[in-house]
Amino acid sequence: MDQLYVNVQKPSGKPSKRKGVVKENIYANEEVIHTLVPNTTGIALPGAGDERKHFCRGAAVFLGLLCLLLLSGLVVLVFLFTKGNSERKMEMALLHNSYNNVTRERNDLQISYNNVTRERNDLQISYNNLMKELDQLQTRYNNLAEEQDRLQKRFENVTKETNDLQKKLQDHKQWVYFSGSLYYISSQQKSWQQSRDDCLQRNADLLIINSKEEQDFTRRFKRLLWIGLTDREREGTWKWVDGSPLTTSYWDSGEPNGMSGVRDEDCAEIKYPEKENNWNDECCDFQRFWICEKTVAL
Ligand code: MMA
Ligand code: CA
Repeated sequence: MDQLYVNVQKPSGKPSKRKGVVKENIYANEEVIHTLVPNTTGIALPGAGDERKHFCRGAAVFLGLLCLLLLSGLVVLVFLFTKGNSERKMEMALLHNSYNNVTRERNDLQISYNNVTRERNDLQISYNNLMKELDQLQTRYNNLAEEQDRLQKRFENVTKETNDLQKKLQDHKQWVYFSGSLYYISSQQKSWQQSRDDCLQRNADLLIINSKEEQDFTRRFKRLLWIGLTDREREGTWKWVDGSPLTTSYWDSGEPNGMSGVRDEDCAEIKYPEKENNWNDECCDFQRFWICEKTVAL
């Protein structure tokens, strides 16, 4: 047995560095082992040397394979460790990136949130201002509506006043001045009493004829006109509307006839404008134009 290792080279160098060398030399020795010529000298018995040789070779092969296996395992472990390490590093880097991205996004979102909050506040202020303005406009609208109502009423009043004035002006145009008095000639026809009432409303009364000039003046209107003369209080006693008795008269011939037996004729009218004497007594309910007189205070 000892003889098998006679030619085996002794590993050189320090024992600490020897390991690798031993490993390498294991294979180197294998060849040596194979090429060794058995030393037939000595006390070794034929047959028993062969067995030992086989055993040793098997052990060497086994050891070699074991070493190979261990080495492979080591390599695999180193590989796996390195791989795991780099994967972990990569994952860490990715996580770091993700973290940075998330942080950045978070900051962006914070800025956006702040901007939106600011905008929201601005909008709230705008909204409040608009509501205030709306209130003011509502108040103004109400005031204007009230004013419009007032103006509408005033407009209606002014329109009515204008119409009244128009009517007054129209009426005024119907007054004619003659010799110290104003005379109004109607444009409608009414009963004697209604005619008198109209004159009284105009601060006047039916015409009282005191002179020949006044009598002639009535003829120019060329109409049948009620005058302020009546005998309705006492038949046959003619009196002017101011209560004065009739002294000078201008009866047409045959008048006043009173149409006795046919109807009552208690009111005097100008019947024939073309004649100087043109009065007639007539039924007071008949519809006639009329003439009012108003004395002018000088
Ligand atoms: C009418 C009427 C009378 C008047 C006569 C004159 C027919 O009646 O006006 O009052 O006296 O005419 O003819
Ligand atoms: Ca008559």
